[in-house]
Amino acid sequence: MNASEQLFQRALQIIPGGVNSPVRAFRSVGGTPFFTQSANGARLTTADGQELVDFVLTWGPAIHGHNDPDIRQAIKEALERGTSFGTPNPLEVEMAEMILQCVPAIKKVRMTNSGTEATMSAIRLARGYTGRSKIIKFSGCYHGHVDSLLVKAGSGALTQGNPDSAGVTAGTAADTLVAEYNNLPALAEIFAANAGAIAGVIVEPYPANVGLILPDEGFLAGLRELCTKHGTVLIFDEVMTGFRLSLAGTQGLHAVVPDLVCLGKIIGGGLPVGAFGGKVEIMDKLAPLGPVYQAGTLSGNPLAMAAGLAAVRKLQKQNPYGRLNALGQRVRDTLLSAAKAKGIPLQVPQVGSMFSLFFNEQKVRNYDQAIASNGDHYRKLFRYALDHGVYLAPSPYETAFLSTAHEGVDIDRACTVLDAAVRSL
Ligand code: KE4
Repeated sequence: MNASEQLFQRALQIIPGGVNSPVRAFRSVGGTPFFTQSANGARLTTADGQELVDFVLTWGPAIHGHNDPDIRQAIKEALERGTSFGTPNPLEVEMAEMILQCVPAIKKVRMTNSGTEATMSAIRLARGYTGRSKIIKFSGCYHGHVDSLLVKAGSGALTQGNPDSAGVTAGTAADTLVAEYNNLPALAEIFAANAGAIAGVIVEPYPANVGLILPDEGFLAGLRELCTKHGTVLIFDEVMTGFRLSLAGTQGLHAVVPDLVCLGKIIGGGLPVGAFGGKVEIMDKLAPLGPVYQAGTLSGNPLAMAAGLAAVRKLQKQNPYGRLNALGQRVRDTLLSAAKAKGIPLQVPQVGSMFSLFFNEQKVRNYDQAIASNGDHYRKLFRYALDHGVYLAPSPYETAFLSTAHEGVDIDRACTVLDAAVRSL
């Protein structure tokens, strides 16, 4: 056995499935996961010394590539002052000011330690603010492992074949209504059937946990209109797309203003983080001001704040979004031309530095179409790419990410491999 296999055998004895997060287990793509020893730029180095061009980027945070020197320096400087205080600290004020500067919908914000905490808190806040119970989510969207949102969820839940997790009680699930993404008429019917009872709608504006699905023209605006009409809190879960698609996240691409926004990943620069924010009259319902309780020992942790501030300040300075979109288009065009040459039906939805692959004749607009795509082709492509030094997400129900560190030799190398991978199918 090689080093990763030995590590995995040890892990399997003491960590459920050998992993601390299910999607890492390679269960849907076969084989056993490699263990990462180190990461730099666009590359991971495995415990066996193999270098891989990384399109997972720790599931989104590493938009500057791994081990970015500016982020590393910021953490080092913060570390000299201690790791955690349990009191307010200057960096969390700077982080809040920066988030408000970048994200138009956010007028007050609270930090958490994960995206899950952010979405969990946002739906509790929507319920506390409206006094209503029901929440609408969309099939295939994943908002972290929140009980009430593990209903028809994507990402690892879907990958493991249990989009409706065990352990979520019928009572909890009863207050979660599931709608179809990109289907406004069906959503309007759910609102009509539950008049006055919908506290909030939570949506990934660009669903990226079922592969990547792009919003139809007018869908997000229609969503906004329905929520406004029914007095329902519109929550954009931008844990993944926040600071990824633009400094304003989805709001940099669409003139749609949600009531609450959830953030994570990039704003932690690779350290544990989440945040939620939005309208003042909603956020002021939070303890200690209002009746909605929410808390966290390490919320606003100075190391995570330092790393996140460095990551976002670098985005503000570089404004790399045009470059990242060009990288995304190059990968998309490489994959589509190889599939055309091979005569294989392939969709490659792409927005900025995010893309995914659906082996499907038609454009994928919702969950049912996503899961009807050819998973075997994806698994074969994943394996070919990995064997040739390129790491894609170990599930067809995820999204690939690019970083500025991919520019140059790594994107050239990766496109050559991805082209050959499609042609090998
Ligand atoms: P975390 O609790 O994992 O920090 O964030 C949960 C979350 C919330 N909202 C969205 C849109 C997300 O994509 C996520 C987490 N993303 C997954 C990847 N699809 C994390 C990877 C994992 O679960 O190991």
